[in-house]
Amino acid sequence: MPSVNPAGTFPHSVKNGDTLFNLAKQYNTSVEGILSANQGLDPDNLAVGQTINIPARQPLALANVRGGPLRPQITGVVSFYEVPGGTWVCVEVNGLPPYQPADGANPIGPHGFHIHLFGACEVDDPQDPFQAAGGHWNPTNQPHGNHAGDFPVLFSNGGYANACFFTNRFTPEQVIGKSVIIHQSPDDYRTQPAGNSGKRLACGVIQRA
Ligand SMILES: [Cu+2]
Repeated sequence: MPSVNPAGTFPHSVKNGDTLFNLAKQYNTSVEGILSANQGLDPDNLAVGQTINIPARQPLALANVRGGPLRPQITGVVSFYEVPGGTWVCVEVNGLPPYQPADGANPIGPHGFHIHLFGACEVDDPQDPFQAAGGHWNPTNQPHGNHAGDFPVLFSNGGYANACFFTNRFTPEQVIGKSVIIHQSPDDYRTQPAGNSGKRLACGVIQRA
């Protein structure tokens, strides 16, 4: 059964031999911290496959996202937590534009969301902003849809989006100095090289937290 992770935690699926003591060591937290994030958890009866919440440490890297001329209302933060095997990415954004269905043109929302090559969020052309960020970060030369920096689209809830996900494609350290971009249109995960996700609404440079 899927579980909802309280803010400031990420999920761990219990494996054979896991104990709270070992998990606390593995995730650089404390047994008390894990217990307080999991109401009613019995440390002596961990079941393999059970999901428990691990309190997140401080993110290792952060990007403060700001809207450009096409949507100046956007503000938000993308956080990159170092976790075993990869990165736990959390994004919280306000000020996304109202949804517009495809009507001859590209729809507006849900929003394509990626890591781009350069940590440069200069607007330059107001009609086509944030080109300074370059193309998608794609260190392993994959087709779009499988770029290391391809993320799930952002769903707006009256302008607000809040999501976290796990990726094994990079560590937070590896993306410091690159940028995150929020696009106007959804990513189709197949059009090369960028998923036809349209103009760039917002940009943030990924920095060490
Ligand atoms: Cu992009």
